[in-house]
Amino acid sequence: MHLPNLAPIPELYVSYDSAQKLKAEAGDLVSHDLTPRQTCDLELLMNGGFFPLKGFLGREDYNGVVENMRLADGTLWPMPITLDVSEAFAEKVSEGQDIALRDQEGVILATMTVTDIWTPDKAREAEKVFGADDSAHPAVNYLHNQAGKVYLGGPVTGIQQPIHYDFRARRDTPNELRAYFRKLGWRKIVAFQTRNPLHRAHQELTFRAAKEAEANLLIHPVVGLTKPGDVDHFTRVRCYEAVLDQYPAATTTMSLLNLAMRMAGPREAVWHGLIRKNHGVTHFIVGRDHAGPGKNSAGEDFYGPYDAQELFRAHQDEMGIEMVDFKHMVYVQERAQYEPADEIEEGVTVLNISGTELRRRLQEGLEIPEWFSFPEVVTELRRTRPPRARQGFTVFFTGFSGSGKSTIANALMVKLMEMGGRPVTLLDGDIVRKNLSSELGFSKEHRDLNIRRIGYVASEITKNGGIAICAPIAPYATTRRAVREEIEAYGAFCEIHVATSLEECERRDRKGLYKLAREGKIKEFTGISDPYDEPQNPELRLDTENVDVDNCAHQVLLKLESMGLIAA
Ligand code: PPS
Repeated sequence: MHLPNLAPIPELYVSYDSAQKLKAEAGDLVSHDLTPRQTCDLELLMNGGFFPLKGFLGREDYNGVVENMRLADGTLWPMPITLDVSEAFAEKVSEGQDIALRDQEGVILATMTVTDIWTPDKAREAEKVFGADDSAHPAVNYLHNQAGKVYLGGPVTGIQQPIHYDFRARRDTPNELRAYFRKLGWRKIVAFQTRNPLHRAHQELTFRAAKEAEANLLIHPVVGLTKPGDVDHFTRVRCYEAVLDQYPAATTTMSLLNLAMRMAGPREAVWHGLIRKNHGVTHFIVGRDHAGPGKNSAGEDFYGPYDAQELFRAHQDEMGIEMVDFKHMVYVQERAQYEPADEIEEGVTVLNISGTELRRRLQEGLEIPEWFSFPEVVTELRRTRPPRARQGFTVFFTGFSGSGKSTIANALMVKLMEMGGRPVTLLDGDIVRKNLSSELGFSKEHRDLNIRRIGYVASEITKNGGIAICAPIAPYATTRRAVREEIEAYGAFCEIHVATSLEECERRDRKGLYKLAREGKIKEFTGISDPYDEPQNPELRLDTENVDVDNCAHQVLLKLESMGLIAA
């Protein structure tokens, strides 16, 4: 049995006086503006959450971690914690140089002495760390489509913590939690990691886990970055606070962890365990499909359901934290209580509501029974996720120039306005290029920027309960995916491929642009001299060659209705 050593864990911060001095001197350093994920990583590096790391991984440590989950000195560490930057930024830095690490508002958080600069083999990283070089995995998608091409490694000198204005009293560094456990005399602590709202089954299983281990319980939810599409952390924390009242007083506490998850299943479980160990915890609950990323592009699971438990079990002695199996709890109607699924005799009525079913009920405003969740939790979820027919959403048309996107989008807008209920904004290609993107041309970079701007505006409209209709060419699948993810955080995204063939668009040539493109008078013209990635799984594909505009717009309406976005 492992008893925690609750002595303070080393942090990377310097003293207050040194920090003031460093801040003043850092004005002369090359500055890197941290991405949200890097800010989360830096916070846990500095406060000891990622102990024994002393900074972003250098090349040798990175190779060891990728290949066999070990730093160059053999220490177990399953996740590459890397500082990715653009090639342009990397050119400004040489090995041995100090750089300033700043948050998105330019506040300096740390300095880093760059010891290594290299271009990683990202395909290898994806294969080894995440199990497949498949962009359906959120972290692989991030690696290829968001992370910079070059990695910088080196030790970090901490100046100050990233500033959080929300739930300040609920955020604790590893040393703050250690001190809290010391103060309360807690010696055995079971931690529960979560990125989802807690319902009665979770409350039961965590309570049982703590009881069986004769330990106190730490609910340790992740509030940094989780899986795209998750319930936002503001809502979740309000839900957790409601659930906290359901535990016997003085046995349980909750603390928020500003971790950027990778959804790396087995490796992630081991990583989570090490992080909890650093927070003074002795036991860690690992469930079925821990930190699972969902399905791969062939529709299969990335990892086996118990891979995470196996990998954790194999390393728990070395880690110094013990795994507690997650019991699958189900509700037994006859006894009106939750029980572990594997302990239930035949013939009793077992009730269960899956995550998908819960989302459906929330979306459609249907009943969520009291045996499933706590009324306070359901009220919070309903406040954040009103039925889909009252949420904002985005309709995103994509297709060749002259495919009919704008015409159908206009017809759809009018039909939606006729129905009323929500404000409608049309972000047509031409309108956007005039008002939002007037300085942009048609290079890959400019098209990306254009679509990202549209995505940003549409996500704000969606967030605020309106309907955004977008109708750009949007030729690149990765950019469309990024926009989808941004919007799906707030409401539905309905991608519509206006599938008019290039031949037909060219035959129509309403604006005479295809002729000019063929003559080489317009460069980088989509379909002629620039690529178009056909959508693989759009919500709807429209054939405009044999169908009139009114009917196309009507098909979109029917689609929206089937998605629950417009009430009958
Ligand atoms: S993109 O790729 O999504 O940023 O394009 P978008 O903002 O929709 O702009 C497309 C309209 O610009 C005109 N145009 C061109 N299109 C494609 N390639 C090149 N090189 C180009 N140059 C000008 C064209 O009229 C498009 O309008 P639509 O409404 O699609 O016909």
